[in-house]
Amino acid sequence: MAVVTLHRFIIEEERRHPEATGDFTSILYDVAFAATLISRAVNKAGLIDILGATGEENVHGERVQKLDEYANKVIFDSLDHGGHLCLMASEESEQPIPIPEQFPKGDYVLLYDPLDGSSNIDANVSIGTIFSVHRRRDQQTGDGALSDLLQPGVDQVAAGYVLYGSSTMLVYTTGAGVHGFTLDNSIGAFLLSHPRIEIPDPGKRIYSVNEAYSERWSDGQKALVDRLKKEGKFSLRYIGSLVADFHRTLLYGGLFMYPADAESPKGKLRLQYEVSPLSMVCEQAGGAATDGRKPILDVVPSELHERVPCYMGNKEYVELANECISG
Ligand code: P6P
Repeated sequence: MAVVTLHRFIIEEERRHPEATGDFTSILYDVAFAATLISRAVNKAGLIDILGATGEENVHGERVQKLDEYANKVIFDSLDHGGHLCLMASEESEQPIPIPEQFPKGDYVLLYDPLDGSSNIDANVSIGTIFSVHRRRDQQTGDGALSDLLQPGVDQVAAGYVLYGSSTMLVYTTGAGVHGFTLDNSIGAFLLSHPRIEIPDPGKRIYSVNEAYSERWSDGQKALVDRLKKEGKFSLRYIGSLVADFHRTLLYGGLFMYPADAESPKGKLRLQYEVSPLSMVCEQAGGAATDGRKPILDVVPSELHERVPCYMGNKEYVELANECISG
């Protein structure tokens, strides 16, 4: 198979969609560039004094790891000047992030979690970047508005993630299937390694949830996990790093859950820059993603950092979850 770089693949995808503008290609390419810089930092984290918390807290009161800060800045710096975005939003910033005045504004907005799972950094567990791209709602020019960031997942024009693990992989979709690229560090390029990823069907009988919280679960959630264990003979795999748990579910099949519970009525994971982009990837790979009742992609956000319960994986398993959760 010819060596297909991410750049070549994106250009060829663009040619297949005459309506596509170069804008979009550049955004994906700039995200990939940021990912190569973050990958280098993550892989050297043990060598450079970049480990350990800065001691500060992010908008959610979580300890900010230095790598988090670095990743957040690298993504902003890689995308603030291209002229394709009119606004950004990051898990690390309470408010939307405007494009600096000196740079032209474009027709898209980017939402991202720069380094999810960062609490696992010191243990060398795989962590990830998650990103979501929307077209701005109105045909205005100039700065974007909060409303451009509060669009339902069904309106995403692209979504994906980068997994910094034994190798660095970028997985994305623009609505025409899911494609995976592996970073060749010797040339600093992402090469097509997983064309058209489809979730295996039937999927492996793996459920992925933090079962330590089971006492806080609803009766429906408890019934679901009981059925998976007793009737389904499922195994449990849970890394506690969203991108790693999701990526395994995408490649092997199974059911990833972060449910609501008595202490977290909407679960923990964030809709706009974690669950919504992963749900687009999951659906594009032939899987399903719901909040236990309806498709995640149909959830209309009201706040930038809102949380949502989620069930992502094989359609069959997600449908069972819906049956148990919605009663
Ligand atoms: P819990 C990591 O902190 C994270 O944000 C996700 O990467 C992961 O899926 C989740 O939290 C784990 O949360 O409550 O199981 O420790």
